[in-house]
Amino acid sequence: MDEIAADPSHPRYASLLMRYRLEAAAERGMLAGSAMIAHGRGEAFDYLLGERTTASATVACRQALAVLQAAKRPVLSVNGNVAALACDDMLRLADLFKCPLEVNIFYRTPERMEAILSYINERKKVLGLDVSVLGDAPNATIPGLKGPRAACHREGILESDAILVPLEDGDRCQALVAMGKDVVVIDLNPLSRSAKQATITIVDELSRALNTMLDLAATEGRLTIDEAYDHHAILEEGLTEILSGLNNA
Ligand code: PTJ
Repeated sequence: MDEIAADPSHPRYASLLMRYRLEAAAERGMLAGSAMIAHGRGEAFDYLLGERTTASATVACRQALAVLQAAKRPVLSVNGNVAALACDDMLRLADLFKCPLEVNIFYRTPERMEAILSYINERKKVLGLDVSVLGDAPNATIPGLKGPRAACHREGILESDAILVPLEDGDRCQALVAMGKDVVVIDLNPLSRSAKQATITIVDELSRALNTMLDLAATEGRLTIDEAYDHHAILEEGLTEILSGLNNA
């Protein structure tokens, strides 16, 4: 899905590439009807951030990586937008943690599940990675959630102790935190319910955040958990960076 007509030297190439990936994923039937709206909201926040990874986002990435590395049963959750925008990097991270990747979507239909799973399995083959991809046969439910969005795998999300849920819905984030898990959210909107409720929130664009984590793991190996990590202070710093983008516009 990486073929795009725009020139890589275009100043907004990264943003154009992400839009193209969403278009291609929509054609494959992977996306929810509101996927583009969710992406547009993210883009607006990213514009104010200057489309760069801030110092506070890097601190959050370090803590997220340390927590996921230390977890006994980590799992990475993937929805339609995440599969479209950053499938390869999610597979690389799952390979790094030797953990499963589970497709868990908000607007669940059998057709979308099939489209997302088949795309991830295609990319897994191309990358030659031995990652367990779950989501096809849910055998458990997330307590406190109603309807199809609660469906999950016992050996994946249900029994995990730490979970990466990029672009997560607020209710599900709250339910996962209530289960006692370490919940890592990636969300450009520091004011979202998910961003506030998570254990660690990385206020950054999805693919940049994943690349930061992969680079840190490659250069520094195993990271140490910062016991004094202050989720709310880091979130506040993210908001301040965005507000300063607004003031300087
Ligand atoms: O595939 P499904 O059915 O699970 O649906 C996925 C979406 C994303 C459509 C669904 O979860 C949804 O409606 O999400 P929300 O409630 O709109 O929240 C998405 C959040 O992600 C918003 O706060 C956006 O600011 C943020 N966001 C969007 N794109 C990015 C992002 N954050 C980081 N990187 C992005 N590329």
